[in-house]
Order: sequence, then C-alpha cells, then structure tokens
Amino acid sequence: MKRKAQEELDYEAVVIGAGVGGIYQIKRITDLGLRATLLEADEDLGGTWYRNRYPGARFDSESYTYGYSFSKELLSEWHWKERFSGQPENLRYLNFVADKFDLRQYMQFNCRVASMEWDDDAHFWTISLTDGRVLTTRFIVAGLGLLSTPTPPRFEGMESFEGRSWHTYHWPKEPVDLTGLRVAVIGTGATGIQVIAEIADQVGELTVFQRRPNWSAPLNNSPISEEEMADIRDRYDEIYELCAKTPGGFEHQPDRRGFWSVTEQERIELWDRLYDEPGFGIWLQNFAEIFTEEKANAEFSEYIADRIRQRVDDPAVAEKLIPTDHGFGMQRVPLETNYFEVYNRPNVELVDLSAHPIVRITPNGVETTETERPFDLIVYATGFDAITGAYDKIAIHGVDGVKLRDKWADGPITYLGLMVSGYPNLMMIAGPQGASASSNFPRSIEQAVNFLSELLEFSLAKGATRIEAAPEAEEEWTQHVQDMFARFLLRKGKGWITGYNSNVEGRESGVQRYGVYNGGAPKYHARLEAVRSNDFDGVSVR
Ligand code: NA7
Repeated sequence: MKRKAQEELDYEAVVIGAGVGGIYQIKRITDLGLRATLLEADEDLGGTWYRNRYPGARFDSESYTYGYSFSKELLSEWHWKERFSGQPENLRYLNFVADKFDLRQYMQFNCRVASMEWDDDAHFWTISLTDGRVLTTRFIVAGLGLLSTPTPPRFEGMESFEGRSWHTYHWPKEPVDLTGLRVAVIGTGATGIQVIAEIADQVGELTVFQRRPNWSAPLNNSPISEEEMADIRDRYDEIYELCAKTPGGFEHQPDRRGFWSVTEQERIELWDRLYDEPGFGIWLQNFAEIFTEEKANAEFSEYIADRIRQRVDDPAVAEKLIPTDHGFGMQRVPLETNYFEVYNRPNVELVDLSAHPIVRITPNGVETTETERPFDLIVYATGFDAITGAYDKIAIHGVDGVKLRDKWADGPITYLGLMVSGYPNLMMIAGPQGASASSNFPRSIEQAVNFLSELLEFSLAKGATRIEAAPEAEEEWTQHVQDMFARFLLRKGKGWITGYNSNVEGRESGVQRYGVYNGGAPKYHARLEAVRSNDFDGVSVR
C-alpha cells in the first residue's frame, strides 16, 4: 500500500484531551493551518480542573505561575483572585482561554478513545471511539493527563453500601449538602488533605481513615488585590524568567548556602520563615541536601514533626499524623490549610488503619478489624493509576500491531517523554518521563507543546509523513531518567511518582517505575533546545 494522501484522511492532526495541555496544543496546531480536531472524553473542557470538583481542590502552584505564558494579551486580561486559586476559578480560566482564542470550534466532547491503530504502509492512525465512531488522522498528540485515571480501593462489599459514595475525582457537579452527615474519608494524600480540611466544619461527623500519614506543610493562601495583580502583570516577564531557572519551575529558588555550612540555629531560622511563607517554599527554597542526604533530610523531617506536635492537641493523635516510614519530600508533599487543627475538633476522628485495617464496606458503613462505623457518605481519596494509567486504558497498536501497554509493562520507555519508538506520529504532552510531574505542570506543558508544534512544522516543511523516535535515542533517555532518580531520596518513597499504587495489580509493593524526569525544568528545557536546534536529533523524519 502507498502512503495515504492527506485528502483521504479525516484530519491531519488529532489532539486527545481538553486539559491544560490539549487546549494550548490545539491552538498551536490550528495556528499552523492544520486540519485538526480535539477529542475529549468528558462533556466539557478543563481536564483536571473539570473533573476534580471536591471541596478544597485548588492549586499548590502560585496561580500567576500556573497560567499560560504564551500570550501577553491573555496575561494582561486575566485577574487571579487568590495566590492559590480554587477549582471553580481555574475552570473559568481555562474556559476564558478557550473562548478568547475561539478554540471550542475544534473540540468534540463525549469522545472517549477506545483504540488507535497505526498503518505503517500508508502512514496514518485510525482512532476508534467507545461509541463506535472511527476517524483517521496523520498525527496524534495525546494530552491524556498523568493523574486522570482514578483508582478506587478494592474492598469487599463496596457496591453494597446503602449511603452515597464516590472517588474524589467523581465528586458530583451538583452541590452536595454535607450538613449533619456522617462522612468517611479514606486516604490522606494531597487530595484527602485538601478535602478533609475543607469539609470538617461543614459535616456532622468526619472520620478519616489513614493508612500512612504524609508530610504536609501550610499553603498560606491569601487573596490577590487589584494593586497586587497590577504589580504581578508588570513583573510577568521577570516571574516566568525566574520559573524557567528553578528546578521546580516555580518562583522558589533553593537556598544555596549548603546545609552543613550554616549552624543549626541558622537552619531553624530559615525553616521558621519558610513555614509561614506561601506555597512550596518550605520544600523548594530549602537546602538541596534535604533531597539527597538522609541525615539532612532526617533533621528537617524532625523539625516538621515538631511543628505538627505544636498544632495537634492530643499527643497520641499528633504522633499518628507524623510519617515514620519516609522523610519529608520523599513523596509528593501536600500543602494544607488548617489540616492539622482539624484533629482538635470534637466531630473529627482519626482511624489508624495500620493498627486496624479495613476489612470490608458494609451496607451501613466501614468495618475495620476493630469495629464497624456507620456513614451517610464515603469519600474515596485513594489516588490514581498515575503517569501511565490513561495510556494503558487505550489499546494503542503501533508498528507490527505491538501494544504500547505491553511495551511499557515494566515501566514507560520514551524519548524525552514526548515520543515512543515503534509509535510513529504519536506525540505526548506531559507524558511519562517528561518533566511535568516533577515541576510546576503548565511550565513544562508549554515547553512540550512548543517543541511538538515546531517538530510538526519542521516535518511538514520537509513533506514528511512519518516521524518516530529512534530506538537508541529512546534507550539513552530512559537510562538518563533512571540515573537522575538514583540521585534523589525520592526514589525511596512509596508514592505515585515511583509507580506505587496499592489498588493496581502488580504495583502494590512500591515497585520502581521511572515515569518522571527528575533532572529539573531548566535541564529538561536545555535538552529540548539542543534537540530542536540540531534538526530534531533522535527523531527520524521522512
Ligand atoms: P495519592 O497521593 O496517591 O494518595 C492516595 C491516598 O489514599 C494515600 O494516603 C493512600 O495511602 C490512600 N489509599 C489508597 N488506597 C487505599 C486503600 N485501599 N486503603 C486505605 N488507604 C488507601 O493520591 P491523591 O489523589 O491524594 O494525590 C494525587 C496527586 O494529585 C497529588 O500528588 C497532586 O499532584 C494532585 P498509602 O499512602 O498508599 O498508604
């Protein structure tokens, strides 16, 4: 079979997913003049910010570093009202962007992709939707999200529960009146910590089922006034320049003095200051040694443990809230607003599942090895099949029909987190092994979209119909991602970043999967620049 001519295909490019990545990508692709569409499984745009409607859902990134930087006009028009903006406002922002650039015209909703099949003779993809529709395209850019496949637990009896229950990702769109309800929250990750702190004073009784505590520190949110916003607008160039220079893609710069070159008193002074400052400063403006050296990490963890002890009235409860199996920052650090104070309330109980595990969900509530507790609502804040989950759900058949899921059975293998050898013309935004999950998401998303858009432009200018990562380039990148992991204590964490998920078969033991690039946003960006300026070295374009 010969190459399929462009006119014979439904589209030149299909973007999958109308989240932060997909929205910008469809703009760049249509700006290139390509005949393109965006397929979104949900009934509207927004991705993460469309789905996560649980009370308390908000940025841990400073709002003005989370927004898109690509349009000065957009920057001048949008007013962030809080330093860490909440879900409803974030969704309004994404709608504002889509409307401003007239992007809805390219979007098709309620389109869940079931499978994708590559034709290596005719150079095109066939996409099948779950409703039976089929379409063809030369290129696909997947913006599926790293945290978009929720994983409820696998307790016996979950269907038998007679009250209401849902995973936080599926918190209903319509308002839920929590007044007087007996509510259970299972899970204390970033999501659980947000929802627990937000609903404690709204519900009748709140019971938190905690298997392992997480290290957490104050978000220190505040409103942004008109004057402050005007100042932020004036400084946008400076702000984004700073974000581009820091490993996490935030404004927070590490303290370069060296952990051991200052006195213990000086360390405590820094930590006292950072604890009261907004955002991830407590993690990212800290000494670099807390990321790499056990001893430095242990000293800092003990400092945070003491802060928790100061905030929780009952010493026995405080100890239960302090992690003992990992140090601060070895898993993603949730930021909180009055989370620890919640446990001083008379209507809140902390159940330690490490002492009394859940046996089953009953028609009435939750049964542990200790007792059965009745509930009206059970909230599963139990996390996601992170990083590769959304890719695994689609049957992606590449060259010779090989399934991507099989290629990635032992963990993802990619070139720059953007392409995969054996899957020509398939590109990923914020894909596995990219820098997104280890940095301020949108900062790396914009870099990825810019890179992929330029790769497309470059390929089209050459009249190419097939672009693919070279196997040796992919091998080198995957090895590099692994080597970077080895440098950080994060490798010891039992969290989604290292591929652990107790609710996904085969991942219960905290197995290491190298799904996140940890070298920092500036190094990642420099690497993309080097590849781009070298005619997309490592990508075969023909
Ligand atoms: P996380 O960070 O994966 O947290 C999930 C939480 O749920 C964690 O405390 C788990 O305990 C707990 N969990 C999961 N399954 C169970 C079962 N079966 N029984 C009891 N407890 C369970 O997900 P989040 O949604 O909080 O955060 C994900 C990311 O979203 C976050 O990092 C931000 O980037 C946004 P465990 O630790 O496994 O013992």
